[in-house]
Amino acid sequence: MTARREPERIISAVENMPRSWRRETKPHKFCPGCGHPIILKALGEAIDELAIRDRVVYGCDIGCSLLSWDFFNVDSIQTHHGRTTPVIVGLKRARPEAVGIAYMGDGGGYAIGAQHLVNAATRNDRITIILCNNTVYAMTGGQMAPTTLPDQATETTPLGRDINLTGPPTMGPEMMAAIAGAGAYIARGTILNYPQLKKFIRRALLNQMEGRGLSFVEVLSSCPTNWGTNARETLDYVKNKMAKAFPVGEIKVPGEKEVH
Ligand SMILES: Cc1ncc(C[n+]2csc(CCOP(=O)(O)OP(=O)(O)O)c2C)c(N)n1
Ligand code: SF4
Repeated sequence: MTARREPERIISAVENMPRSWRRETKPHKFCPGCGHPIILKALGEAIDELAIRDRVVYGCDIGCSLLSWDFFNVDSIQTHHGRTTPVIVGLKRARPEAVGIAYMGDGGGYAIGAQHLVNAATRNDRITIILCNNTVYAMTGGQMAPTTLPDQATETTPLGRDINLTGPPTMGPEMMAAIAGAGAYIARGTILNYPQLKKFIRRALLNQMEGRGLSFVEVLSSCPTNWGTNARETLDYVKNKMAKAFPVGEIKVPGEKEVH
């Protein structure tokens, strides 16, 4: 398993940077090769490009997503296992002018907090949900998640996931698209296509700002620490295993024919 970065070493590296860089840089707490920071960078850039920083309320879930709680210079809140969705829904109802963003993992979103996603889709809540699919419960040591691929070895499926016992992986965006009504924007991106990922996130934010309906973006991501993979194997897993099981693209776009 890859060692986590030592915070002291990162802080000393930042302190040795030229002063002009330092103002722009903040040490993060994710492992090397993790996909979360790529997703969060795309989200941060989208917020800046849309000039909505003062309107955003950012919610992050339990799991490695919570490591982003102090990333952005926006109002933020941290909750547990999928509860980020109803918390942001409540915020949006109290302050309709806010742009509410709920960020979570696949364990939190599709397992323990699945009912909240289903209810948000049913109500077509005007919020933006971004869900990191890394096929495991990462923060707690790599247990099987709803998105674990068939035959994938995890801490709780050392011989590989047997879908005869567990059922197949959850197809989150397809499920959400089947439930949500007109006006919902639903897509699946990947950390391997950054421009497309940012485009999907921008569209998800704009859809909320235009008051059309729920916006939901799942992102295929990496967890080399729990997968036990090197850099090449990590990228290969996302590209050749995950993207084949979870098709990338826009699934439901307001005003357009549904893709699935
Ligand atoms: C109700 C509840 N059950 C279990 C836990 C323990 N727990 C903390 S993080 C986590 C895994 C989160 O996995 P995921 O949502 O996939 O996010 P990731 O860490 O993979 O980004 C679990 C089970 C908890 N905090 N709360
Ligand atoms: S455990 Fe996995 S998901 Fe969590 S920070 Fe490390 S690489 Fe990222």
